[in-house]
Amino acid sequence: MSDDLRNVTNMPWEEKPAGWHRPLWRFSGNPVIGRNPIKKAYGIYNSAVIAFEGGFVGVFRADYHAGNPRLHFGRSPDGINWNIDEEPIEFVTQLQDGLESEYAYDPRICKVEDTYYITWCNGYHGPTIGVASTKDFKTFERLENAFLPYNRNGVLFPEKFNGNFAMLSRPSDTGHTPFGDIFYSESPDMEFWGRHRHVMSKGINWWQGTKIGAGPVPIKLEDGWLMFYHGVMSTCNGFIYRVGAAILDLEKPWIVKYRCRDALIGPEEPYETTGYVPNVLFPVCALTDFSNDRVAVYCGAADTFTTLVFGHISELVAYIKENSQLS
Ligand code: BMA
Repeated sequence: MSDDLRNVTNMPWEEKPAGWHRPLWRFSGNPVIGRNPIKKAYGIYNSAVIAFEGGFVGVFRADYHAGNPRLHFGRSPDGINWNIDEEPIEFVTQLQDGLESEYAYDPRICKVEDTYYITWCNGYHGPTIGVASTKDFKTFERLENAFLPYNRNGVLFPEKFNGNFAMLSRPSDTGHTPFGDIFYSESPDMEFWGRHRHVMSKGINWWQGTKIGAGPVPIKLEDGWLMFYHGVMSTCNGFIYRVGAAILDLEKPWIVKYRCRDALIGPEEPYETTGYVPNVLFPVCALTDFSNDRVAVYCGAADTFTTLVFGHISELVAYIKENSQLS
């Protein structure tokens, strides 16, 4: 990851509230994006933000009044106040066919070398991983879908491994998927994907007993990759989504070195427990400032709002290591 993305010194931040004893805490200004943020959409959530040219840009999941989600571009001077385009991103493409997009949701942005890649859950006869690239956030080029349906949570690594791009994903089903593990795949060209490896299974404990899925682009540490993920629990009244974290091997990131037994934060505030889908806190992207030991994680809340949580990287890593449970 380039140094400007590791040390985003102007990222949103608020100190830990007195008396709070968990390693992630909420922004007091949540939700950052509330209901009806643009004319076309009743909600913007599960969206990706990255530092760019001194400010911030984002690719946003906008859920239209017709119900279907599309991707919109937005800018912000501070990562908190967003100006989101009223019209969806218009992709250009060199490809001739096969690029239907019945819907688009849960985007991620990942800079690899000099290019920003966008991955998302793309509707192509069921959900799969859509891919696009941009260098300037003005022209967005559609590339081939990474996988066959059904798959969700396509999350790229910001570095290549042995010359190959690397992506985490979760093979799934056409519906709301009552199962799911995290897998790793490589590609020499961002088109043909292989060398699939299993990374992590659901289970171990109840909060992540139903399914898990990669969240933000993994964050490089000295001794591994910090991967935030969502863990899902089934209850008599539906799913509950919480935020967890693991540390993956630096050279072979399909090897899990530490996996936090506990959820780091879950839906508790009204904007997390009450919305179109209650009890969802879904981590999607992270900004880091290693120079001040800080991380900010953008989460979707209740499939309705965009919110922020903060943490100190060293405290988080120590917590994950101290509370690691691998099986
Ligand atoms: C998943 C995706 C997410 C959503 C979550 C909870 O399958 O649709 O976008 O946040 O369910 O509804």
